[in-house]
Amino acid sequence: MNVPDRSSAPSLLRRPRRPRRPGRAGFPRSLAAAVGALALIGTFGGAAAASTPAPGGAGSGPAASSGAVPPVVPQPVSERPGGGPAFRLTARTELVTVAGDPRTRQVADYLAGLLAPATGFHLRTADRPSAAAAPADALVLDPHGPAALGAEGYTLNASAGAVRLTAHGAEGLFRGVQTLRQLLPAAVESATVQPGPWTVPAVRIADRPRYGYRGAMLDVGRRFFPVKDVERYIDQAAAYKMNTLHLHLTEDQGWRIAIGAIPSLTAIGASTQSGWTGGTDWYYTAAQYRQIVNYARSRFMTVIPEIDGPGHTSAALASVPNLNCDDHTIAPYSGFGGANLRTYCLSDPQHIANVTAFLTTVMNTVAGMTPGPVIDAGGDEAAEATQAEYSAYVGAVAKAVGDTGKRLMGWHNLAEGPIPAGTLLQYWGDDNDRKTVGTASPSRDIQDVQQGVAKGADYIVSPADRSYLDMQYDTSTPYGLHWEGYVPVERAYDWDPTTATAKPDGTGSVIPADRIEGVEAALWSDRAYYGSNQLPTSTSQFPEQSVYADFMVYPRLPAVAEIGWSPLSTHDWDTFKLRLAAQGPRWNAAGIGYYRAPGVPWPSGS
Ligand code: TNX
Repeated sequence: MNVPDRSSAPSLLRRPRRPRRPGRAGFPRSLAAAVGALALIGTFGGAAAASTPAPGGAGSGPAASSGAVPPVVPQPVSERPGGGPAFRLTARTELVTVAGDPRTRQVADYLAGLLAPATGFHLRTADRPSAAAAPADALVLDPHGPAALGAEGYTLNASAGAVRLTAHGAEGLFRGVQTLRQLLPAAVESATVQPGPWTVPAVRIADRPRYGYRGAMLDVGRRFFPVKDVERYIDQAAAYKMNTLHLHLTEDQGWRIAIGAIPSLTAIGASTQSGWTGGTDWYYTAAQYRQIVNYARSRFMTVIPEIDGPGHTSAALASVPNLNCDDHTIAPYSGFGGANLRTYCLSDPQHIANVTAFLTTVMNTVAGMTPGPVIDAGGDEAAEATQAEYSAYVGAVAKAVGDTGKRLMGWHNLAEGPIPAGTLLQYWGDDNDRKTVGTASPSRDIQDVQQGVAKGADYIVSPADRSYLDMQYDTSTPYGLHWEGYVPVERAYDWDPTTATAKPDGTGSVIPADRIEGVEAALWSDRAYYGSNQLPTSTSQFPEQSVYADFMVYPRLPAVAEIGWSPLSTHDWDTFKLRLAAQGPRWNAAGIGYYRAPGVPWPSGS
């Protein structure tokens, strides 16, 4: 791919538009994946392969008619109609945990909290020694299912007499609860009491994820998101079974995490955003960061903090003199550039030592606040750095992160430096890169991936022309960019991680399938304002953070979530769009300002 030029607004079109795809054919299915899915279904006791909703069935509320299976996103591995009458949730329904550990009881409390606003029911929760001890008409959460379900798998059996969710531990129950939500009428998402009735159609579901890593990234650097907005994003991602929040915490336009030993990073470095100056609290204190981490944990999501470098570091360079070659800070930056700004000074031993000491302090602090096993060190778009300087950064940051005991993550570019085996890299190339696979001159992105694979890296796949949620859907989109072309929802859905670095015909993938840990949807915030094809003239053009996020996230994040969760064998736009359409009334009920993307048969009134 080309290096995005985001230095000034009128140049948005400087980057060549992506050529349109030749139709949506070419969705090569990996035999291995298909076989894997079948084996999985076998694990679940020979359940039929996932059925898809009958045309017209989507969006029609609870699928009461026998034979129809409810529209669920992501598509479960296996879903069969139960054949009998629906379960009815009432004020007397008991929420039973079976010999539950504290985490399981938290899931029950979470579910009770989800159901309360719209139903008006404050359901009684009770822990019982066995499923058999549950009363009639109960909603049962059993964490003692077979180990074959894995950490996140679950089965859900709903009939008139009970809803039983079974998993091997609390996490699988939490994922199953997200499915249960979608089996209830859309009004269950409302914040105020609704009439009901609250039915769950008779159904048998067996489910588990395709990939272990399903991430949502949030750029709080260009635009600061207060804790409540981050929590909203966490809830939205968790609702589609994502399990990782990748927080892009440092940027040219702002440093967003307090580092106690270096107070200037937030006193100066957090005073800016793209288009804004003068902030005093545009960062997370240690306590606020912990609040985010704990909130994510309560939604069974792991936080990966990203401290980007050696580029995207203007906020640090404005705060710490000796990171600059002349030992003087630069002016804080609140503009809209990105790829072409200054980097850490890495051109002489003294400054390499300065940067190393800085990174050691920062990574130690961040690691101390982060229970998750991964820290991301960025590594993208350091155009100004020479190869030697870039390698010096990677060497220093790999040691700083490694010494904390955490796993190193970074953008795919990091492979140009000395990364340790087992580094987790995030691929953000595009269809243009694929055209160079197998040719005499592969693109730099593909060369990076070749190096990373040779160095023993594993991969998260987030093609910028598919899973970048800041890309405009089409010419009508008021926010965001289109340096990767437009990304309508079908495009965000119609790709596969195993072919994202393959030739256009789907063969010759540069990343071997067994090195792919998962997928990520990325919400950048470079242009989180109305009229984003031009530079803004007033901060009044910036909507509330949640307004920008809702519009760009929905409906594309669910599309990427499904790619990460559902078996490849179920991948099909024509059925996905029906299931997606059925989500519209849920988002309406929840007060989410989504984009009614064309091509999706949203029910009228949603
Ligand atoms: C490229 S993706 C970037 C980000 C921008 C994004 C805007 C990546 C690793 N770097 O800094 O926010 O484009 O779409």
